[in-house]
Amino acid sequence: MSKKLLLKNAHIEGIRYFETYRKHGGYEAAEKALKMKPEEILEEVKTSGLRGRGGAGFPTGMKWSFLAKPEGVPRHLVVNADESEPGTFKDRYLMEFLPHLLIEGMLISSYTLGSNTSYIYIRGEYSWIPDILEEAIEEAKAAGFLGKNILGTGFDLEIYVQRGAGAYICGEETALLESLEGRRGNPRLKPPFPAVKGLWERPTVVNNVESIAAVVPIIEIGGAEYAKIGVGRSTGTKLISACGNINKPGVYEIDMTITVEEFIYSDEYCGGIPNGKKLKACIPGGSSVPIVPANLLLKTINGEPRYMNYESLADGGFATGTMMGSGGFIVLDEDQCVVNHTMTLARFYNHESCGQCTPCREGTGWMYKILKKIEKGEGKMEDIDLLWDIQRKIEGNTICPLGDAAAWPVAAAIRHFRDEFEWHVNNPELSQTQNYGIANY
Ligand code: L3W
Ligand code: SF4
Repeated sequence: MSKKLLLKNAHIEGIRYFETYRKHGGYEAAEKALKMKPEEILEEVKTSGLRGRGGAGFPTGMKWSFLAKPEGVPRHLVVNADESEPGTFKDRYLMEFLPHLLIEGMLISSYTLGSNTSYIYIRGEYSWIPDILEEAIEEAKAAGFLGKNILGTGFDLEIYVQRGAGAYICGEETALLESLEGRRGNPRLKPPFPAVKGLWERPTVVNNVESIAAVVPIIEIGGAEYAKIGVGRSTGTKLISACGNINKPGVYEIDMTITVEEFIYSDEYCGGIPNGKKLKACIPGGSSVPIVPANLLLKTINGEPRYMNYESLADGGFATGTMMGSGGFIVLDEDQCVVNHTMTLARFYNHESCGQCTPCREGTGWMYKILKKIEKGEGKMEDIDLLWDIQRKIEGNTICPLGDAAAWPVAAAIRHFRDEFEWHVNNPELSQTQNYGIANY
């Protein structure tokens, strides 16, 4: 059974409210941290090996140490709660059921970084959650954990919740900052990174909700103990939101030592595939990461079991592996059609492209149109090659990672499931009424 750090108290009734959260040890990590020097907390976070939980897996301690500290310039912590990656809903769970865990993590992180004004930028569609967060902020303030001179330390902190307007691109950190400043969410060129020039050109750390919540157990148990959980550079626990063709969709906390097979089939997690269907493929890290067929998902090319962690999921590179990404785990059974699925994703990325870069703006539109044509049985064999060519021209040629995120699912689908694309081309009549999965299994 995986160790629980973030969700250990999630089942307790009323844990959303300050009184219950406090009764179960809440804000004790903050009390401990506020007695430490910021540099000591930074060392604990570095020692923990915590990697950003939003998708990129960048080491949190290293990001914090990049924060510029020019004299007299305010610094900010911004929590990225714009969770819009298809298949990803773990931050929603944390904010809805454990808002004080995030607030406590923000208090410790803001103190460490020297931010007196911190923000939570939340996805517009999570319309009911800002009220929950704002209520928690008020409660924390009334108890002396936010506001002026927190616990008599002289440290001041205000937290503001800002609602997004429903654009996926605002989850990209620089687009988020643009939006927070009141402009259209167009990504900025990096460098400069936000750590040097972020919100209102001030040094800013942008971290995912889960990353900031994880700072609480790191302080509770210490960075070294945290680093003992998990394996290799995949330390601590990770929240996985599991969905698709599984018996038990939901949010699970895993310790990154379990195998993909165990995660899909064990009753502790996904509970297997409904109606005894076979596993066809999985997208383990949210829609942006490559789809992997069952044979490569359960084992690596070397025949080793594939584990639910950053290294093992990527084993073999993009040709055979995938990525941990945001932990949005989407399972496809044998009845699913990969072409149809890829088309749905292409439509999403085309809709969400901000339109600044030509390869992304035009390429995502072309990919969607060609996939739609093939899926409807109106495609030709050369369309598959054209599709491959277009995705190659997007990858690496855009301002932000949305371009890559649009290209990778298409590349992986063609690489691993070319037969399905060809079936649609060769069976125009059948593909009008059926999908590849139903027709072939
Ligand atoms: C200072 C340097 N800071 C890097 C910082 C950088 C950022 C972090 C990671 O995209 C991925 C994307 C999606 N000095 C620095 C530095 N940093 N070098 O480190 O940066 P980066 O560019 O590797 O990634 P990113 O722009 O944060 C995130 C993938 O995640 N993804 C997306 C999930 C979407 C959600 C959602 O909807 N909420 O999670 C899933 O796989 O494709 O590749 O902070 O500033 N030298
Ligand atoms: Fe906008 Fe796409 Fe370019 Fe990102 S890659 S800046 S979403 S056009």
